[in-house]
Amino acid sequence: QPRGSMQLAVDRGPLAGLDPEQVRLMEERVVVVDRADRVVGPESKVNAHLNSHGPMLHRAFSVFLFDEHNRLLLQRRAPTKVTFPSCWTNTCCSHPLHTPDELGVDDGAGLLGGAVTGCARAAIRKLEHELGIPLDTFKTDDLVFLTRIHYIARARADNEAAERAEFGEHEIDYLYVCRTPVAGLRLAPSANEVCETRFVDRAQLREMMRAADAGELRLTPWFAMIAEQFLFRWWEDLDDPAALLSHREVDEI
Ligand code: DMA
Ligand code: MN
Repeated sequence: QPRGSMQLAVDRGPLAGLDPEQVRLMEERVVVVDRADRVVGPESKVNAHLNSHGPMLHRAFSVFLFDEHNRLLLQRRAPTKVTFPSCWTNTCCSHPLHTPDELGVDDGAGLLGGAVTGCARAAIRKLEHELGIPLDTFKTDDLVFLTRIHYIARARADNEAAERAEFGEHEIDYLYVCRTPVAGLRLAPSANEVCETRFVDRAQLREMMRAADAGELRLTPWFAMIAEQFLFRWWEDLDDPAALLSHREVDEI
């Protein structure tokens, strides 16, 4: 194989011209699943997200972090992100990797065969990677799993740069809520991942949703969907752990 041939492939392929660090992260091995969330196997993040490949259904997580005043922490995705750059979204999203830890295979007696613990580990890893939240801030049990959603979003309409229209999302997304007092929260966002953060109350999020409908700002499609379908119902019950858990759906996707 000639030297530099890999570089040539990146120069000409769907990742051409994109941020080198985000291109590097496209080598991660995500977890491809079937519609019942049974593991099919590992796949590169880049292949899993190509619209020409489906995109392939894979496992993901979304974290909703609230402070003691019940304000939700939002992030705006950095312009360097391959999918949905510059969009406002929930606290943190990413994918569990195809490793024993993040598949949760050693936690098989746990919820959903350990997958709930595995995705929580991935969430703790990415809260640190994207937002600089120290790894010891949350234990896996501090992330309250509520439900899984299955959704597909082909990025064409949402991505500004024409070349990014090749990428989309097709995921079974594990949704978690967590809380922490704002004074003790250490935030140090990585500029490659996140360009802005903000805490919002319910009225402020409603206002952002209105602004998004009016084309004044952009929300990620999954956050807009979760906000419409789930978030405001959960928000009412944040102060009552039993009431919050009554929203948990283990068998439905
Ligand atoms: C993917 O998030 C996960 C969901 C729920 C859309 P992401 O694009 O932020 O992943 P990553 O940070 O790994 O690029
Ligand atoms: Mn994905």
